[in-house]
Amino acid sequence: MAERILTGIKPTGQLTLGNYIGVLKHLHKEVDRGECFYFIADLHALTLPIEPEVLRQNSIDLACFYLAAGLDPKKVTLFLQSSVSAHAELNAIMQNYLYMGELSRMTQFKDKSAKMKENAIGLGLFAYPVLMASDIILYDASIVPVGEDQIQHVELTRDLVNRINNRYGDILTMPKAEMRKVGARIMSLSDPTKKMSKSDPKGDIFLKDDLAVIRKKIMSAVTDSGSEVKYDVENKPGISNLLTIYAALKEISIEEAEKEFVNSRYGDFKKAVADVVCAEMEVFQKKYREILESKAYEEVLKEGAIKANKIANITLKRVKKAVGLLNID
Ligand code: AQP
Repeated sequence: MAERILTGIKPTGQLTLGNYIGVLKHLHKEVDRGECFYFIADLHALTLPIEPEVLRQNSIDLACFYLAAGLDPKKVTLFLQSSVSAHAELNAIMQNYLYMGELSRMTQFKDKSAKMKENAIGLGLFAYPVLMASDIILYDASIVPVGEDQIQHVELTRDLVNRINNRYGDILTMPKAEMRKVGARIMSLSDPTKKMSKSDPKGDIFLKDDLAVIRKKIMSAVTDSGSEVKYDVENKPGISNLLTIYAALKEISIEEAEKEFVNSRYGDFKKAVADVVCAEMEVFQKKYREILESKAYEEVLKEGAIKANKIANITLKRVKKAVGLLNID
């Protein structure tokens, strides 16, 4: 069987440059390595409070973003998580094989729940990694491209796969997380010690921001004392973050980026970063608007759902049989 590559993005808010550099920008290249399954993780989006209309609009936007990032719908399967009911069904089975202790140690749960009142933390937020594991397992995915923050969840999925395979025979494919060498963790422009994140939008660049706004945000990004443009995360987190953004978009190494700015002042360097980001976003936003207006995403998502359901139901049946559930059809 060809390698399967799977990843999802939550339509929880406006997508950021972090989501773009960490994952979205590179997905179109994966078709050379295997069969690609990319989805809109709308069930996951319900794990934090969200207005129905916002969720609907974000989901449409995300479909357009995937396509604007260069995905060829004939070569990849793009679908909504909620349109493949096997995700929820496998989740119901898998929740019995991941344990409260390990789920409560997940960094994402700890970070997100720490900002909430205890009686407002939904079970879905706690059990998020169970659904994510089910997403991955359903497609026999061996490669999972993600940003750094999702590595822990993929590791937990690997533990789960081991657990199930030891108990029921080798019925599941072992997945592996893959991160970008440059750009797996883009930081906030206002606090470069924190991840750029949709749910904590201070210091974010949004993919729908006007180019003038993007430029302004980069020019006023927090930098560090000193004047040398040098990659040093400990002492120069702001400059290091901007170097990462520059290198990731130009698809060069950090060292190459550093060399370009050995004699530059912070202001000139920031202008160069803004130029690169704006040039990339100009093309991306134009494609996004065209896809949104043409509603081309509708047909893509319909066909994606048909293909995804077919594959997912094969795995679901295999798991049901293994754990002792009757498949009557
Ligand atoms: N700052 C980042 N740098 C690099 N990669 C990132 N990703 C997220 N933030 C960065 C990666 O983008 C993919 C989609 O993320 P997600 O929407 O599923 O949720 P997340 O990981 O929790 O990202 P956010 O932006 O912080 O969302 P919220 O705030 O809604 O939880 C993932 O592969 C992620 O690693």
